[in-house]
This record gives sequence, C-alpha cells and structure tokens, in this order.
Amino acid sequence: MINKLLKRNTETVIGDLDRLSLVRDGIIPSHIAIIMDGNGRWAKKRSLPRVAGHHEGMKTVRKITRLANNLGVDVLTLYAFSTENWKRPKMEVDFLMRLPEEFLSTFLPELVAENVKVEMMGDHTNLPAHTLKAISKAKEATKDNTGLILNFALNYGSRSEIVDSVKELAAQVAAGTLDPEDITEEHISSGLMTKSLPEPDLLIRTSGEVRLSNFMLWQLAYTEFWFTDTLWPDFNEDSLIDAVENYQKRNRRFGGLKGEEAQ
Ligand code: V07
Repeated sequence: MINKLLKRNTETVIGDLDRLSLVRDGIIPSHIAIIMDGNGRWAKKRSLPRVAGHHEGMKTVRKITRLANNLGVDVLTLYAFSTENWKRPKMEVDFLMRLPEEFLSTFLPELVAENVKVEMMGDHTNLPAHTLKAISKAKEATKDNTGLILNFALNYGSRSEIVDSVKELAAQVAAGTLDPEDITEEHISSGLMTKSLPEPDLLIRTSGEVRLSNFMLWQLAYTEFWFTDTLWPDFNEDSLIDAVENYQKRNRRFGGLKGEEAQ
C-alpha cells in the first residue's frame, strides 16, 4: 500500500494517507464478508481464459487480507467456492482447487508472521485431498495466531448449513432431550459453521451483481451491504477503504441507536 502510494504524486499521497487514517479513527467493522465476483468477466474483457481472472483474483485476496489485518478487522470471510461452482467445466474446477495450494505456498509464511489465523467453512467431502491438505497445513501453522481470522468459504452453501443445524436439533427433539418449545435463534446459530464468529457487520459483493447467492443467509440478517461494479481483480485497497468509509457514515447516521431501534 505504502509503496504504491509513494509512486504517486505528493498531493495524492497526502490525500490517501489522510483517508486511511480517518478510516482508522472510525469504527472498524469487526467482521467483513466478501463475495468475490467478476473474475471471469475481468478475463473476458482482456480476451484471456477465465482461469486467468481467477488467478488475478487471488492477488486481490492478498492485498485485501493485508489491509484488513492492518485496519484491525477481526474476521475476513471470503466466498472462494460455492456448492454451485461444481457445475462449471471440469478444467476450471480443477484449476480453482489448485488455488488454495498456490496461494498458501507463497503467502503462508507472511500470514504466520503477520499473526493471521486461517480457517475454512464449507463441506469438506468432495474437496480434493491436495486442497484439504494445503488448508490443514495452514490452519495448523496459524492456529495460535490472535490477529485477523481469514475465513475461506469453500464448497459452502448457506441453506444446507441451516438444514444441518436444524437436523441436529430435530435429532435432539426425537431423542427427547430438547423440547421444541424451548428452541431459540441461538440453537440454530450454534449449529452453523460460524458458531464461534461474530456476525458480519459489512458484506461486500463485487462486479455489479446484487444477490446473496446462498451466502450466509442467516448470519447476514443485520449486516450492512455494499455492492460495487468493480470486478474482483480490480478491487484494491482504495476500494476497501471506500466500503469501510461508507459503513462508518451509515453507522454515524444511527446516532448511537443500537439493536431494536437501529433495525
Ligand atoms: C480462489 C481467487 C479469488 C477470487 C475468487 C475465486 C478464485 C484464495 C483461495 C484460498 C482458499 C483457501 C485457502 C487459501 C486460499 C482460493 C479458491 C478460489 C477455490 F486456505 N483464492 N481462491 N480458493 N480464487
């Protein structure tokens, strides 16, 4: 970030440093979730294969992880692969499944050094052994880190996550250990893969699509949404600052109202 800033003229440098420090002084969303869309479109615009867009998108993941950690964000959840993505051509799926290894082979030492904790949510079954191995290694190497939680949603689908949570409760009811009358929201939440994480404060979706696409449906009930036309490979530090700046403006407009009144 700083390197990039220094390449520009002095006026821009000062302007951007001000913007960064102003954002730093405001309320930082504890959990940011991102639907990283537009990689295929980015490639198409350049007459490149779709996988070139995915590869470029991986570079954005690095940039955004660094800045989020730097801003003091607690959790960054990134939607890397949905359960729907299996419908894509086999060659593209195979390429995507190599990205965690490629990403971690170069970036894991920095994640360890920067106190980032890698986590994954999603269905492990169906994921190739090589992908799981790379992720397990990263989880193990970073398990004691206390900084940013970098949570990859991989082979993740929100409805099936909710179904699994409800199934577990139904089993308890069937076993006679839970009275249906006693079921609360907390019972459902605690059966989700996000049970130990705060709910997202800010959801970002890139590339102009304005849908949730089966992403964290339960957890996003009170989340602020930020949609941008920027394609994920073009999303950069400035783009994240824009999103957080806007989040802070909205928060200020609540005028201190929290919970019920702020809904
Ligand atoms: C993927 C790059 C980002 C744009 C969206 C689709 C393509 C990073 C990872 C990753 C996942 C787990 C992990 C470390 C890195 C990744 C997939 C796709 C499947 F532990 N980027 N990225 N995984 N893309």
